[in-house]
Formats: sequence, structure tokens, C-alpha cells
Amino acid sequence: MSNKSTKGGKVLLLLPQTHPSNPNPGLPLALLSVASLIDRKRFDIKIHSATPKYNYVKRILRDVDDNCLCLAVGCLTGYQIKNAIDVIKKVKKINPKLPIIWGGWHASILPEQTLKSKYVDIVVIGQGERTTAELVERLAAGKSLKGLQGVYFKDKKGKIVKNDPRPFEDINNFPRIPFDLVNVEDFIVKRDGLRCLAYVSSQGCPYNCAFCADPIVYKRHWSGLTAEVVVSDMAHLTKKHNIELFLMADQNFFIDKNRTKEICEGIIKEKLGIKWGRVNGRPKELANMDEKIWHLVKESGCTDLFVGAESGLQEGLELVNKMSSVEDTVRVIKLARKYDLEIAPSFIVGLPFDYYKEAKTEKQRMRLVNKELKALFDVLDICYPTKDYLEIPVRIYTPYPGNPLFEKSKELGFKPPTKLEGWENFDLVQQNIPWLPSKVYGVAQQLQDFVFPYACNKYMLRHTKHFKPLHWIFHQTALFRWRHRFFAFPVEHKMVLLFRWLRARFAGGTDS
Ligand code: B12
Ligand code: SF4
Repeated sequence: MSNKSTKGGKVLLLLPQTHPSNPNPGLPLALLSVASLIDRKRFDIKIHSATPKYNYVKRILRDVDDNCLCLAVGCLTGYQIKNAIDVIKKVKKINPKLPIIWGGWHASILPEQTLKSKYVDIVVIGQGERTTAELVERLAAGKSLKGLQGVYFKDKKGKIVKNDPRPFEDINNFPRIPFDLVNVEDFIVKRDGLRCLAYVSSQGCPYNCAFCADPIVYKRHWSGLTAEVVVSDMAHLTKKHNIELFLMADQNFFIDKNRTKEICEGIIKEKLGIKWGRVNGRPKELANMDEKIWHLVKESGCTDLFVGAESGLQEGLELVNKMSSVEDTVRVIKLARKYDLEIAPSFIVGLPFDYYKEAKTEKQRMRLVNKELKALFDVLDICYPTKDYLEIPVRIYTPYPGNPLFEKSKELGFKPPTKLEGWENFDLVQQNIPWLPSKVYGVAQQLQDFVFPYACNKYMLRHTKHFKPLHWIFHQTALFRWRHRFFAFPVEHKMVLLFRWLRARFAGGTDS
């Protein structure tokens, strides 16, 4: 990281903590993209991720001196907002006039509401590369932000000024991701003993799923780096940092089949010898993908896929406008197994079906949730009769602003927060949806933390160095619960949570 003081001043970028229980947001890919077009000869760019590896708050407070031009934060909807505000409060005590910029998912979805907060001066909406580079130039020159596409700001009197949106741009127009702006080693994680790094090869998605934030932020645009750039980035990162597995953060990697084919061929041709995994795709797309490409995906070192199965009910898939069928989900899981690729189908429970309007009692509402859960287990029973899966993420539906299901949720009694701070609690554990019986949160957690991991036939191999007999009992009870769809009295789940808490507590502190 550079320490030089440059003429234009310091530009601080912060990726806040994601959650108190799991604060590490990891490699700040979005901030690195944002930084890519800022003139590094004139500005001293400092990227801070709230990784527990170092005290990011202390570092930021040290940097917000008179030579600092701005602090820019990127938040998802949820806890990151709280963490960002906590840091900004401290920054304001040292440098009250420092312009505070908000960008990223939450600010792009609700720019005006975000800007109303006293902790925000400027909002960057949508793609951040070109907008932020131009914004920084204007701030350094003391010019007005009027007319700057993709920016809302408060003028000197505190009045909100809304500029026009910035058209979506091909990401191949931007320079390569400047990985040298961070200490990459801080963001390398271990998975199955391999050195892994997050990597993103595209932005946006052309689909319009009714629960997803992507159509709002990227307006159904998609742009992917060319295969040549992806392969050369991978080669560079592998050589420089000895990366063995790339964790792909694309929203929807497989949009352009030709690009997929060329990336796979490039990895093979260049003999990179790497693995790449956690690749996101839509069931229909993958179910219809040419088997020659499936073959190349495997041959080039892909380890696992992540598909949004969303619901085991066809009416659920229609409600979320997935444009995919339950059969597609089954087919894609079978295809992945045919090519010996692990695949994680993720599901959402508690979707805002219209039926909830008539369901007056908790019992009636529980019946609807059980219908969703039954369908989910039916799909899993077809696809994994021997429980040989990687993981099965189950999330409670959370209404994120701006999309059609958010509007439906309001019809079902959901009251969205009216100011920025109100969105701090929007995560998967908080109980935000009024139509869902509260015990469903417990069931979803139990599935996620206990039933699915312990029922998995690989669990005993993977995680049981100690306490083998106890793990064996847990494995059997998880299988029993799965078989009988019985989730009451979750004693073993509570025990697992207690063990985790004890391990975290005695494994030492964080954020030094
Ligand atoms: C890595 C990742 C995470 C990481 C942390 C990421 C982070 N930013 O802190 C982890 C694993 C912790 C995570 C957790 C969650 N995530 Co997540 N995650 C992603 C993922 C896969 C990649 C993000 C990324 O780096 N993209 C690459 C960059 C280049 O793209 P970008 O983020 O869009 O950034 C561009 C613009 O948005 C803008 N921009 C972004 N940041 C900033 C900052 C500034 C200052 C400026 C000016 C501009 C700017 O400029 C960038 C370049 O053009 C995205 C999907 C995706 N592909 O984007 C989902 C995504 C962001 N996650 C999402 C969700 C819902 C979650 C979870 C709630 C649960 C879940 N479903 O996994 C939790 C919540 C965490 C929390 N409490 O805050 C949603 C966002 C919804 C929302 N309204 O916020 C996404 C879009 C996935 C989806 N379709 O559902 N996530
Ligand atoms: S396919 Fe995935 S990224 Fe695209 S709109 Fe649907 S959920 Fe969002």
C-alpha cells in the first residue's frame, strides 16, 4: 500500500463490517473496481476493509487529516450501514467538514433516503468506476457536483440535488482491478487446504427476479470481462500470490456461453493448474448449457456451482419470476453430479404468497410455510438420495427495497424503515416479515446450522477430528429429523451453537 502524500489528497475507501457474528467482509472487490479509474499519480488511494486482521478504524482516523479529500463507504443493506455510521461519527469528530460519500448496493437502491441522513453528503448510484473518478476530480478542484451523472448530493444549503443517471458501461473499458492497492495476503482464505481468493469477472445480470436487488442497481445490464482478461488476471494472481482456488463472486457467471467456453479453454491452454469455484448460475441456463461446455467447465478445474433454486414449488418460482422450473433445478443438480461437480442449491423460505392475506391464525400460516418446506425436501430427496451434497443454503425471505416482492410484502403488513438507520437490522436473522410465524426463523437456522450439515454423508469425514461419538449421534438425529420433517425441540442444534460459541470465545479475540 502506498504511503506517499500526493497533490490531490488522500481518497479513503471503506468496506464496513458485515455482521457482529461474522464481521469480515473479505476482499474489497467493489472498492478495488471503484479505485481503478482514479488517477493514482494525483491521489493517494487508501482502501480499508473491516477485516479483523487489522484495526481499520484506527487506520482511518489516522488518515482523516487536512490532506484527506473524502471518505467513501460502500454498504449492502443491513449491518454494514450501522458499522459505517459508527466509523463516520468518529471521523466527524476529527474532521467535521470531510465530504462523506456513500456508494454500493444500499445507496444505489435508496439514494434519496440515504442522502437525507446527516452521515451522508454525496451518493454514487450504480456502477462506481467512472462516477467516482470524476467526483474525486471535482472535489479536488473545488468544483460543483451539478450535472455529474450518477450522483445525488446536498448543496451548501443542505438541499438535495439529483443529477441524471449514468448509463451502464462495458467493464472492459475500465483498467484492470488494481489488486496492489491492498495487501492481498490479508484476504486469502483456506478452503480444503487451498489458498483461495475472491474474484469477480462480470457485473450485473439481465434477468428480473422479483426479490433481487440486481435489476434495480444494474437495470438488467450485464457486462463480462473478456476471457483473455479473466485468464490473464488468474495467471497473474496465481503467480504473484500462489492462489490455488478462485472464489467467483459474479451474480450470474454463465450468461455468455462463448465467454464461458473461452475462459475454460484459456485456463486449460495456459496450464494454470488452478481451481475455480462457488460459481453462480441460474438453473435454467445451466440446465440448457451444451454438455461440451459442462465438460470444459470440469476439465478447467471448476470445483463447485451455486444455483438459486429459490423454491421447490413451481408457484414459488413463478412468484419470484425466476423463469426457471423445478425440473430445471433437478436437471442442473443431476448434470453437475454427472460431471462430478459439487453444487449448492440455495432456497428461500417465507415468500410473500397472496395466501397469507387469508391466513389469519398462526396455525394457518404455519401450514403455508410447511408446504414450502415440504417441496424443498421433496426436491432434495430426488436429487440427493444419499445426502452427498456440498451445502444447502436456506434463507428466510428478506424484503429488499425497490423490487416487486418488496411491494407485495408491504401489502402483507411489512413496514419498511423510513430512514437510513432503520435498515441496519436488515439481515437474515432479524425478524422483519410480519406474515411469518416466528418459529420459522428457528427452523431455518436449524436446517442451516444443524440438519443439512450433519445429515450430509461427507460431514463425518470433513469435520470430526474430535468428539467422534457425539458427531455420530448428531449425524443420526439430523437424518431422523430430515426423514420425518421433525424440527421441534431442537436440543442438538442448541448444543452445536453452544460449542461454536465456546470455540469462538476461547479461540481468542479479533480486530487488534
Ligand atoms: C462478496 C459478497 C458478499 C460478501 C461481502 C460483500 C460486501 N460488499 O461487503 C459477504 C459474503 C459478506 C456477503 C454477505 C451478504 N450478502 Co452479498 N454479495 C457479495 C457479492 C457476491 C459480490 C459483491 C462484489 O464485490 N461485487 C463486485 C463489485 C465490482 O460489484 P458491486 O458490488 O456491484 O460494486 C459496484 C457498484 O455497486 C458500486 N459500488 C460498490 N461499492 C461502492 C462503494 C463506493 C464508495 C462507491 C462510490 C461505489 C460502490 O461500484 C462498484 C463498481 O461498479 C454480491 C453479488 C455481486 N456479484 O455483486 C452479493 C450481494 C451484494 N449480497 C447480497 C446480499 C443479500 C447479502 C446478504 C444479506 C446475504 C446473502 N444473500 O448472501 C449478506 C449480508 C451481509 C451484510 N450484513 O451486510 C445482495 C445485495 C442486496 C442488498 N440490497 O444489499 C447481492 C447483490 C447478492 C444478491 N443478488 O442477492 N455478500
Ligand atoms: S438471475 Fe440471480 S442475479 Fe439475476 S436477477 Fe435473478 S436472482 Fe438476481
